[in-house]
Amino acid sequence: MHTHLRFGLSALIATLALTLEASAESENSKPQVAYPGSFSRPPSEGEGYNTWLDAVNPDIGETKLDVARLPSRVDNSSRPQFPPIYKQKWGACGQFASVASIFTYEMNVLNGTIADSDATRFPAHFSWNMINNAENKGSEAYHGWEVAKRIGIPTAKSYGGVRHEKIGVWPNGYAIWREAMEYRVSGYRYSPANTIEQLYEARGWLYDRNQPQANQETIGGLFALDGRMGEREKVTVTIPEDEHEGGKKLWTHWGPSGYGHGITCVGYDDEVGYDVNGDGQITNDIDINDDGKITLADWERGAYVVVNSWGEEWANDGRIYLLYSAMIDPTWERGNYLGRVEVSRYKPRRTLKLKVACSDRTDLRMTIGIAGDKKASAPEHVLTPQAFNGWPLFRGSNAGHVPMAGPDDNTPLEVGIDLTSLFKDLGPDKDGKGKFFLQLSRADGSDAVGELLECAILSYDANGELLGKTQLDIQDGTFGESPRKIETVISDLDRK
Ligand SMILES: [Ca+2]
Ligand SMILES: [Ca+2]
Repeated sequence: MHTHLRFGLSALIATLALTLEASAESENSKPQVAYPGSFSRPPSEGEGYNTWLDAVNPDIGETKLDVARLPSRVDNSSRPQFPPIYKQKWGACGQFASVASIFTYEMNVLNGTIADSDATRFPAHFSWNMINNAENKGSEAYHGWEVAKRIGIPTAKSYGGVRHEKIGVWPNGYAIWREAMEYRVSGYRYSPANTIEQLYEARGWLYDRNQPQANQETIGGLFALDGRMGEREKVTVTIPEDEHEGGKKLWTHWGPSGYGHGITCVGYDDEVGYDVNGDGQITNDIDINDDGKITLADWERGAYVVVNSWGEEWANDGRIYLLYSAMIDPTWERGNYLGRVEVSRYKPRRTLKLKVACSDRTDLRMTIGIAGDKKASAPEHVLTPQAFNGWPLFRGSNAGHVPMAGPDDNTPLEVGIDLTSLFKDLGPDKDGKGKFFLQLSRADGSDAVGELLECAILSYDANGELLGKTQLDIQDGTFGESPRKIETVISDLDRK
């Protein structure tokens, strides 16, 4: 009896385990959010950091739709909201994909504009110079999207172009930083496309964001991709002339070696194919990778349309096909995810305009505080802006140990910082007066020195019109061994 019961229990447990395994597998096949590694969100924010939290649109897999609505081909790079094919400068591919291409496209879709001039295009180098250590260093797509969340991105028009002439330069001028505040990212997500269900969701995002509108075209989204590019001649083929899209270039897999390269997925074509195993036919129902199963990994037909930042001369007008099946590559974890973004517009109501010099911008420490009582000796609420505290969010990927303006440039920099959330934190006040605190210092152990030359608090109405400006009096703005504290009574707190 005892033995029998034990056998019965272990059989039951084995059955349960199998059921759980099967349900885990089908669970894994569904469209889903993934944080595959430190390249998909800042590790400093912890495992619980939800990068879609502030987004307003449905999350991955929340809308269930009929795949029959999907056309066989989508190419969003042919839309006027998509910027030109860029030729990247330096190792800024991640930002050419995530900001100069994807953010630009999404912002134009949101604004109902087209990306036909620098006024509606966004630079690759503004966000890149926040995280590249002021060196020619690579970046991740999320770096640009986080910069857009925390600071915003100025237009290429006010920035001075999509590219900058020098590595590590920060823009000088309050108007540029103030404009950047208006163009933001509200959320971003990574997801795998390893199964047919996940592929359908991805195609749906590219076609109509999985949010079809009745009697109205929904303009689809884009994806950031990270591809392995070493020995890519081994995986680059030309589609035979008698096939659909004959003569065009196609990647059958990611390159067999090398490092990641940020590229933009702009669409798909279900008819594009290539005879990968050389059996004389293009199939999706033959086990070509010999794993005993027929899965998306065996598909020879169906490909993403990818835009590279190597100029219009590269491949087919800067574009190439990438087989759907190439996304299933256990040897290249980084490249097997699709990154999407949601953008938003924002009008700051309070800002700080500063003119500041510092010998080491990464060692600069800036705390901005406010109290509702004009006699307060300490702030009730404080703000430590990322860019002026060494980008703690990105840890080692900061703006470099160089002066404020950039390498070998001691010019004081005029910048803007959004204070809206700080003022919102204050409750109602009876006399409308409060106290403002600004402290400038340096990181522990640093020998950085600097000087605050100008400081003003600006307020705006909901449309962005300037309502008022309080210029702070600075007798001595130097800081270094000793911190510099600026305190002043402000008198228009009730102006919300
Ligand atoms: Ca074949
Ligand atoms: Ca197979």
